[in-house]
Amino acid sequence: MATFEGRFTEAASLRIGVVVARFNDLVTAKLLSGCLDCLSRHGIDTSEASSQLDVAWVPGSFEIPLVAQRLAASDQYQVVITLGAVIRGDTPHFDVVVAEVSKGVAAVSRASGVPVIFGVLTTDTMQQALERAGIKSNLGWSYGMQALEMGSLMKALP
Ligand code: INI
Repeated sequence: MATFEGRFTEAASLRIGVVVARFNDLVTAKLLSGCLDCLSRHGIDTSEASSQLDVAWVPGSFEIPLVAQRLAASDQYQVVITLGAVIRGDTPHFDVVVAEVSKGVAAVSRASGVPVIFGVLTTDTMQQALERAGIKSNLGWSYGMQALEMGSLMKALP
């Protein structure tokens, strides 16, 4: 019997692409900083000069799948992380954006074989989003951990 698990100690061999939405950037910039903090503390070079990490900004979460697809298909990254915040507020737009980004990210991951981490918050209010982006905890950190785990796991699998 073989058991496969990702480790959190293989940062040196990973290149990571991050796609982050500007819409609700009060939230997404916080997710990005939590995510980069996690990656940096696990050994990824997150400096401006880094050859291990690239960040692509998109207008909103709806645009995330297209750019994630481009990064995943480039053969440059072992993992892609997506970061966004879709807040229900009063707009029916919410359901459209959430459906497209969630299905889109899953499709990109399966089609490319590159793990694409779904770091898009979907909340009813800005307060709830902020709570998940640093006021209480920062889920950006968790998305960083999930990226490290999946990058490592995919290397270990046959
Ligand atoms: N984009 C988001 O990332 N979050 C939202 O809450 C949001 N809302 O509610 O409208 C949102 N809309 C913009 C969308 O992602 C596209 O950028 C836009 O429709 C242009 O294609």
